Amino acid sequence: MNKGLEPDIIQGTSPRIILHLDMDSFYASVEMRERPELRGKPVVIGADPKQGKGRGVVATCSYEARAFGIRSAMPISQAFVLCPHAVFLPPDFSLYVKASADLMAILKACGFPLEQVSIDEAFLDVSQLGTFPAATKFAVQIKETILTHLRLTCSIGLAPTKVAAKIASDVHKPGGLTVVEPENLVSFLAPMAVRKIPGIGKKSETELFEMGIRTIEDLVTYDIQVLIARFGRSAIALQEIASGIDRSEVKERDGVKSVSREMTFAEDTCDEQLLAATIDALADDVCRNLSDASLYCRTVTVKVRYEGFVTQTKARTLPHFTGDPAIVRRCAHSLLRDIFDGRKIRLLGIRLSSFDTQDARQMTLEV
Ligand code: TTP
Ligand code: CA
Repeated sequence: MNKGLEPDIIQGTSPRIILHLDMDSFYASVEMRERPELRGKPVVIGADPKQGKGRGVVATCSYEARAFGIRSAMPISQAFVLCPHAVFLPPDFSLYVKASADLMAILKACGFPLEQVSIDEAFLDVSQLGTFPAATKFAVQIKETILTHLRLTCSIGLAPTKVAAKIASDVHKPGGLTVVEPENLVSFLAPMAVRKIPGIGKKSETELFEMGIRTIEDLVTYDIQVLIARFGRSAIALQEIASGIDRSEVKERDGVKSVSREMTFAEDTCDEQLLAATIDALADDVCRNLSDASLYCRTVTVKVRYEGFVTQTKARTLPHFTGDPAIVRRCAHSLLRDIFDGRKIRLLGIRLSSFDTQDARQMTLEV
C-alpha cells in the first residue's frame, strides 16, 4: 500500500494527509464480539452496579446504552438508575489488550508512519498517498479490513493536521468516515466546541467560557494579548491550532504511555491503615502489570478522589527507572501524604509512566 514519496511532498509543498482511527465503544464492542447474544443490547463495562449501590464507575458502554444517557466515567450507580436492565460486565482487560495488539498489527502492516495514542486509537501519516480521494479510498479499505479480520468497527478522520483528524474521527461515530480537505479546514474547525481541542479539559473550558469563548472560531478571533495574559505563552499555540495551524507530526511509536490501577472503597474512608494497605496493593498490582509488559518506569502518580468526586493527582519523577514494588510503594505513600487533607476518600489510584521501553498499551483498570 505504501507508494513512496512524491517529489512535491519531499519539498513540503503538498498538504499533509493525517488519518486518525478510533475504535467504537471499544471494550463493549470486544465483549459483544465474543458474546453475540449481547448484540443490539445496552452493555455497560465497569464496576459491579450492585443493584444501584455499586460505587465504581463506567469504563465504557455500547451505543445502545448511550441512548439511555450512560457515559464513560459516570458512577455505575447512576448508570444503573438510567438503565437497570442493561447488561453490566466487569472489564476483561487481557481481552482488550489482545484486540488492541491485533488492531495495531493491521495498522502497522500498512507501512505508513504510525503513532498509537491509546489502547484503541492511532494516527497514520498517509501523505504518501498524494491526494485526499486516494486517502479516502484507503480509509474505506482499512475499515473493511478491521471489520473482516477483527469483527469490530471504527471511526476515521482524515485531515491536513493531527488535531483536525482527531476531531473529525469523532464527528460521525460509530462507524464514521469524515474527510476534511485543506480548503475546508478552517470552516470545519470554526463551529466546534473549544473542548474538542485535545488538551483543553474541563478547567480550561470553564475559564474560556467565562471569557465568552465557546467555539474554536471564538478562540481564533479573540485578542491574543488577553489570551496570553490569562494562559501564558501557550495561548499562541492554542490560537494557531484553532486557526488550523498544527505542525505536530505523527511520531512513530507504538506503546504504552501509562499503566494504572484504581480502587473505589465500599465506603468513603479516611482510615489511614486502610489507605496505606490499599496503596500497597495498588503499587504491587501496577508493578505486576509493568513486569508483564517488560517495562520500567520513572514517574509515579497518585490519584485521590474525595467524597463528592473532587479529584486530585500528584506525580513524582524518580531519579532512576524502576519496576521495584517497594520503591513504588514508598513513593506512592509519600505522594498520598502530600495530598491527603483529612477528608474522606472515595477512590485511590496509582499510575506509572515515563517508560524506558515502549512496548505495550495504555492500561487503566478500576476494581
Ligand atoms: P474511548 O475511545 O474514549 O471510548 P470508546 O472506545 O469506549 O467509545 P467511542 O466509540 O466513543 O470511542 O476509550 C477507549 C476505551 O478506554 C474504552 O472502551 C474503555 C476505556 N476507558 C475507560 O476505561 N475509562 C474512561 O473513562 C474512558 C473514556 C475510556
Ligand atoms: Ca474509541
